[in-house]
Amino acid sequence: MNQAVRIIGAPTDYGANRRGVDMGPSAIRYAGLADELEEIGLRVTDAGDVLAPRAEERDPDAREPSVGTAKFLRETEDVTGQLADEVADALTQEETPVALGGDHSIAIGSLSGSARDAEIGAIWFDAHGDFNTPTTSPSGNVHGMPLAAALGIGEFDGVEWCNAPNLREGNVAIVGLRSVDDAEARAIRDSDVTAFTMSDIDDEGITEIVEDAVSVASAGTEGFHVSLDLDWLDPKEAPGVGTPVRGGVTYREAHSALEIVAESEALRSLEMVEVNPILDEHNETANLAVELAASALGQRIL
Ligand code: 4U7
Ligand code: MN
Ligand code: MN
Ligand code: MN
Repeated sequence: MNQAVRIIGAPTDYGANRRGVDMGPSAIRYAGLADELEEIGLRVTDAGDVLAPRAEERDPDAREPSVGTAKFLRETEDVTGQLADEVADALTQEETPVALGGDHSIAIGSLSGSARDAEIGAIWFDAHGDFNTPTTSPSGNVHGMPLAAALGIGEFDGVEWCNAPNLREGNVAIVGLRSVDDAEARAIRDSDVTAFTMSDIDDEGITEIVEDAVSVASAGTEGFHVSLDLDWLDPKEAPGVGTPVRGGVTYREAHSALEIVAESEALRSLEMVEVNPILDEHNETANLAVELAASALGQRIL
C-alpha cells in the first residue's frame, strides 16, 4: 500500500432518493479523517469534492425509457466520471485513493478509476447486493446497482462509462448480505461473484470469511478496491444510514475485517459511503467510518 493517501469527496444523494447522504463527506471530514490518518503515519492530501448537482434541479428520468427505471443516470455518469479521473490520478501519483460518499452510486467511479490501468479485485462490505439493474430494481435508485453497473450485468453490458475495464466477476467478493431482492439474488447466483451472507459469517466467523474474500479479490490482480457501505454494520453501531437492516456485523467484527484487509497489503483504493448525518446520532456513524478507515490503512495498536 502507498504511504500517501488522497481523500476525495463525492457529495451525492440522487442515487439514494434520500436527502442528507450528500453531507457524508463533510461529516466524515469533521470526524477527523485527515488527522487520524496522519496520526498513523500516512501523508494525507485532501483533494476536496467532485462537483455533484442537487437532485432538485434535475429531472430524474432524463434518459427514459432506454435505461428502464434507473434515476439520475446522466448525473451519475457525470459525477462518477470526475471521481474516476481523480482516483486514477491519485494512483498514478502513488497515493491511495480514499473516496467519501455520498450514496453508493459513486462506486461506479471509484471502481472504474481504480481499474483504469490495472487488473483489480473488489471487496464489497454491505447489507445489500447492489446488484440490481434498471429492470430488476424495485426502486430505480442507482445506489442499489453500482456493482452490476461496474461488471456490465444486464442493460449495463457494454455501457462504457460505467463498466470497470479490468474488474472480473471472479475477483469480486460481497460480504455481509442480509437484504437482497429476488431478481437481484438470481443475478448474483448466475454470476461468478463470491457472495457471503450474514449466515456465512455466523457459521465461519468474520476472520475466515474476510480471508476468503481477500483471496478472491487478490487472485491474479494488482490489488483490490474496498467499498464500505456503513449499513454493513448493525444499525445499533451505525444508525446514520439511509437503508438500515437489522442483524449486521458488530463494531469489533468490522474492525477485524478491515485489519485483515490491511494485513493483506493489497488494498489499492478505499471508499466509505451511505453515511447520512441527518439520521445519525452525534456523528457516531461518521466517527466509525474514520476509525474503520484507519484500520484498513494499517493502524497498529502496538
Ligand atoms: B445500498 C434496494 F430495493 N435493493 O435496489 C434497491 F431494497 O447502497 C436497496 O446498499 C438498495 O445502500 C440499497 O433499491 C443500496 C431495495
Ligand atoms: Mn447497503
Ligand atoms: Mn451499498
Ligand atoms: Mn443504504
